[in-house]
Amino acid sequence: MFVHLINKKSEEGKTENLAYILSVFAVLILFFIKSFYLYREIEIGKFSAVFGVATVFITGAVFALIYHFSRKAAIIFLFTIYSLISLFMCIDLSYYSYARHLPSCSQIPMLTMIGGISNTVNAIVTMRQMWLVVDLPIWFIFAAVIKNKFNYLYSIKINLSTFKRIICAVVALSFIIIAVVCFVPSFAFRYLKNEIITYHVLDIADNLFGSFAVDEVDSETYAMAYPEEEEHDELWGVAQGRNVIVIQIEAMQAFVINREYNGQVITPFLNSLLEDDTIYFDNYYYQIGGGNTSDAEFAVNNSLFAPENESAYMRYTDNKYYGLPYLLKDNGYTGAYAFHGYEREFWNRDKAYPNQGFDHYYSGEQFDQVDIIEMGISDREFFMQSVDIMKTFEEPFYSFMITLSSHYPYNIPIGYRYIELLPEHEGTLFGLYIEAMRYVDKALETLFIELKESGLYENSIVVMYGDHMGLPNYDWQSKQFMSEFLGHEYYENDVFKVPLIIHAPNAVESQTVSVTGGHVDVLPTLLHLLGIENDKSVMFGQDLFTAEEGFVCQQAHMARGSFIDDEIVYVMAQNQIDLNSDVYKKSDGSRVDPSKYYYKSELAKKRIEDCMYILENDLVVFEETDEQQETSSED
Ligand code: GP9
Ligand code: MN
Repeated sequence: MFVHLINKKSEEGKTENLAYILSVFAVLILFFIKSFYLYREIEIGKFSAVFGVATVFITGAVFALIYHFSRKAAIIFLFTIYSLISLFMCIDLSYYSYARHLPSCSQIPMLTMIGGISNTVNAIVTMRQMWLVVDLPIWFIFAAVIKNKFNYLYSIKINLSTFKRIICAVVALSFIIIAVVCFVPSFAFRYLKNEIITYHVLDIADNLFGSFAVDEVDSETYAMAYPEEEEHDELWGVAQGRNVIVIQIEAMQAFVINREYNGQVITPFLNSLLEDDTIYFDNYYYQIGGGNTSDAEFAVNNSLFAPENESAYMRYTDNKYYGLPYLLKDNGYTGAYAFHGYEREFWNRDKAYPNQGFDHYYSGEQFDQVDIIEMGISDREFFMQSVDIMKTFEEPFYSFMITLSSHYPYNIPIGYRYIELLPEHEGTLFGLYIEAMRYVDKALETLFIELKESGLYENSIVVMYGDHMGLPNYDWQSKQFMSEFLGHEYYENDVFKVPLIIHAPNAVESQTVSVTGGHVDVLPTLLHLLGIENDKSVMFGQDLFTAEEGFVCQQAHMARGSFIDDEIVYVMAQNQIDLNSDVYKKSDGSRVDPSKYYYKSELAKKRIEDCMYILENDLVVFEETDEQQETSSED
């Protein structure tokens, strides 16, 4: 069709044929519909129409400018940009429906991992995104099959000055939009970060020319991040010298704890564990970046934030760290070991772990491949085989275990589904998720039985937490089922809350700590129980036993600037416009005016940016350990 449109020349440059004009407007109108849909879906909210108009008018303006010189180049430009952006929209929206932020070209290296999560990709990509590209082949079919039937459209000539007048109006409006954007600098920044064309252009430029825009860290924040003196209360050092076993549980949210589904308890084992020798943190939230599971690991082991769009394990693989593995080994531990039943290269773990002080990584390849659930051996089998390995370690040791069976889309085999679902929940993400959580709880019970039988239990402290949410509230069906289940509208406070459970037999009394905390707080909190002080590295978290108030900064699944404290959940608008932010009171879920909290939102943003500065400049470690010095000299 393009060739056809181009060849039907305008008459001496004074008229334009109707087919050409209709095609231009059809593309622009479709472009607007798609843009508006995209912005709505990525939660630009009330600004969706403005953004949609901006996208279309700016494209129209560029078309008009090119048309002035060459009508052929103009139509080629229009169809190329339309096809490309449609494709980007489809990819963006698919990614967004899982990660709740737009993809960045810095994530291209992560594409190598797509094969490993093909079930996840299949579950995510649906007609909700695919319709954005289905019209592309139709345009070509239309051109090839029926274009000749519309010859009369080419014969109708429109006075070019009318067409040009319309084009001029488009250009003028575009300039008005650009002017508004330029004269309101804060809006300009936020607009550029969210309008689809500028977002991708800036993202590519940023990655090509490396303008990693972070300010220098001010010394005050730096000092805040570096706890100088620990408070030695009655919990200080109660688990000193014990084996440390940290278990990161895939996609476990806090709402499953102490809750029944249709009369059936979801986590009977964990619930019973809370009764004895266990500290439960009931206001604890996940904090990840672009690296999902691996960033939860990174935050917990190092008390650092990961980058917004990339995995810390990939971007900062070779930095110097001094997190839990090194800290424990400097305090008498014989070794630090990571366990996970999936491919060793996934998330770059094989390279990131040794650099963070882990002595060995027991990955999927090293386990007997029995009882497979989706991506790897079942959690039950994983725990049993891991304890067999742990039995061979000299005590005290550090074991870091990452579960897998409850990975999206929660396809637990029928034989391992212990909850009887209501008919309306059969086959839904919500129903499958409940089954997966019940299964994990049972697998954890097996782990504890094995630990007891191996004789390791009494001398261990076991830490368990969820890595991130499993049921998004931007999936309408999950939101509906969860709201019915919880008895209130399912919102960010429920989505982001994951359990943190610390079990130390005969060392602590069961209690609930309610100060608000997140992944980065685990390290200082755990060091308190182990009686270890860290004066060699920056930690961005706080000790939840001594913290006066909680402050959890977010950047993935909620835009940067979002935070959760003891009173509120501040959800920074996806378009980064404060006015559009949603703030909820945690006590009753009611909405409050965001303006009172703008300063805190800025603080949350700054805190993560400070961490990025520290990571970018490799400043985490103040003083290297002997082991680190040896490794550097070997290099
Ligand atoms: C794979 C597992 C899943 O190793 O950790 O990672 P996720 O997709 O949840 O980030
Ligand atoms: Mn995960």
